[in-house]
Amino acid sequence: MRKIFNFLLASAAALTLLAGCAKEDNRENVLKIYNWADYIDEDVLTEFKDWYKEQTGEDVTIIYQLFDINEIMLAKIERGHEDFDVVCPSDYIIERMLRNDLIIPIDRDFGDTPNYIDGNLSPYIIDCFNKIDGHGKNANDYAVGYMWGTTGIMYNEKFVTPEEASTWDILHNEKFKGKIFIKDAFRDVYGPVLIYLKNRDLAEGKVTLDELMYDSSDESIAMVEEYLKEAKKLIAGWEADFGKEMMTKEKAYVNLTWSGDAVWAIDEANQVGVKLNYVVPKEGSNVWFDGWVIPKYAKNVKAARYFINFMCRPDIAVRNMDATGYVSAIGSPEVLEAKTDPSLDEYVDVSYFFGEGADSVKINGIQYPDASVVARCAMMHDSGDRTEQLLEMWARVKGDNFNIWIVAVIVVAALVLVRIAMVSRKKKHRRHGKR
Ligand code: N2P
Repeated sequence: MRKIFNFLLASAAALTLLAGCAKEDNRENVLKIYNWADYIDEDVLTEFKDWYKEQTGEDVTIIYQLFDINEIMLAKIERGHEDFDVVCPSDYIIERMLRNDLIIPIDRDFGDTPNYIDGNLSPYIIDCFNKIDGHGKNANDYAVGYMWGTTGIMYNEKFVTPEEASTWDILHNEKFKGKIFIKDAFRDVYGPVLIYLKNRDLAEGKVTLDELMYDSSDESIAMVEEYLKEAKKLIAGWEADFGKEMMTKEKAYVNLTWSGDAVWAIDEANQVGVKLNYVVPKEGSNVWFDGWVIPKYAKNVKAARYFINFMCRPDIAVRNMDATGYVSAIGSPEVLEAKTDPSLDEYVDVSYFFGEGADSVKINGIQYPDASVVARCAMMHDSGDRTEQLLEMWARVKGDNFNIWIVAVIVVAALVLVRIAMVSRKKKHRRHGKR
């Protein structure tokens, strides 16, 4: 259903784009947003237009486009110079965009309109954005946190025990052969696998989690590659966004995925009696952050700024969370109140996010991991020139999966098509000859 919706949304967006192209002079009334799929409450987009009109007296038309992979979005801006007004990269991509001068500072002067950004963003998010290494530029001036979460293992409780799921070694567990999906996000997979493989060094204090997040040495890449190639013998495939569906339909039992996807799938599965769960393995993992930025090729900076501001309004943040399963960067009391659920059994220490009084809150621990879980997670960083080596490793790992039979079928199909084309050409010639 979501796929169909996304398709319709993308088609509608494309149509709006065409309309926009027809009237070039209207570009200043168009807001081009480029966001992850399944990452917003769609009604919020319509409401933004009304709110923007109220605040500024100006009309705005939204073109909303979707991506599934950070690098695809980055390439459109870095190489394609596409004129998106606002996009939503992850932490390590924000780092790269800062280093490569691809984004502009976000001016927070909204005149009479309230500034929902400052004062509502959780101090935890601000601290983490301070750690984004922008070569002298502070990420908090150029990016505003949207959602965040962890990378972990979603599992089906009928087939997988919590112990089996609580180690990254599950990716090598023969018991789940053909029932594992891995997120098609090289950076989000590389980090946790490296943490797992370097677990002894971490325990012995030879390296810290943060240092590992910068490690893209040949030796580490080779270790991860070997581990993933072994894992590949067991996996059913790589997924950019269909892992949730595979899990709810019990076509897969294990999914290396993001916490928000897991929350959405757990909820969906529950309604059909399928029990899914999610854990951040004991060895540690990534904690990731996505934020709104304004690329330097943007054509409607004003609407982009207002849109980012609107996304930070606590009621809008809660609605986006409820629609997607992901967790907003907004840490205001309204959000804490909306997300506290007395019917839950667990108490979670979320003081790092909501402040001192929140050290024992009945709240969803997958969305808001306990402080002890966050302590074994670290943020990803851009690998600079080494990104190519990482991408090549990822391609080698995934490429081997390209079945020889698939190649054979493609070649045969191509030959058949060529043959058909030749025969119909000959017939045409003959017909022309007879005339
Ligand atoms: C949701 C995408 C989540 C992005 N489909 C995680 N960085």
